[in-house]
Amino acid sequence: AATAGAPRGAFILFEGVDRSGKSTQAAKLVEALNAQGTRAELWRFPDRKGTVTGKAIDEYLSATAAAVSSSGTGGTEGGKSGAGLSDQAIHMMFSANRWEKSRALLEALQQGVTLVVDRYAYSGVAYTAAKRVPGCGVAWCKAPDTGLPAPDVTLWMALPPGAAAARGGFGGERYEEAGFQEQVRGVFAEVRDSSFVDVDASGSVEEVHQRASC
Ligand code: ADP
Ligand code: 2DT
Ligand code: MG
Repeated sequence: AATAGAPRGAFILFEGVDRSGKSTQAAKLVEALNAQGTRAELWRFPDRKGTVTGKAIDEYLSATAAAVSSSGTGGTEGGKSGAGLSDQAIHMMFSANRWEKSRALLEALQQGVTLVVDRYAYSGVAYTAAKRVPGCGVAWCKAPDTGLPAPDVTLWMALPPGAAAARGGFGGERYEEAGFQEQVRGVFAEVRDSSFVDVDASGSVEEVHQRASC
């Protein structure tokens, strides 16, 4: 139940390209907040487990190139129904995944819980717009997210491309390719807004944590 008069929790978002340290730093920030007596929870998008859309999104992201081509354009046979989704359909799935969690997200904030969130709608726009699909520019990409709860602050994990590459190889999920990551970085730069605060994401995990928590 909501605590009457409790201060609203903060909505703190981490955004950045792959391997910029979002997941590492989001977890450390939650730990630090709880240790200092601030109720905080780690949330992530896509939410692959607690949602109806999560399974299709997980299938889409983990599908191999072979599975994608054999799934054709509209077929749902073979079990891997998410793998062959069109760029438009998967974009809506990612947005719907946020909408599935939006009421619970607002309730948590109202109850005074601070939410540290690993990716959100900026990732949604950046990854789809980076595909340069005709008709799916930034405005089209933003439309389904209109009205979602907005972050109080977006910590942009600023890391030069070379530094991200030095953190080991890609895991093999869809989008994990150097050229595409540069396109994604370009769209993030285009869509950043007044919620963005740059965090220098280079240096040790501890150094970045100090910068991200002040
Ligand atoms: P993201 O969630 O942005 O993709 P991760 O937090 O998963 O990034 O980090 C990507 C990889 O880099 C992981 O192997 C992680 O252990 C490592 N890593 C994270 N932060 C640092 C850092 N400051 N210096 C070196 N390696 C790091
Ligand atoms: P990670 O689990 O490593 O963060 O990768 N993505 C994410 C989108 O394409 N659209 C979205 O709306 C969101 C939130 C980015 C998740 C992958 O999913 C991509 C990388
Ligand atoms: Mg991550």
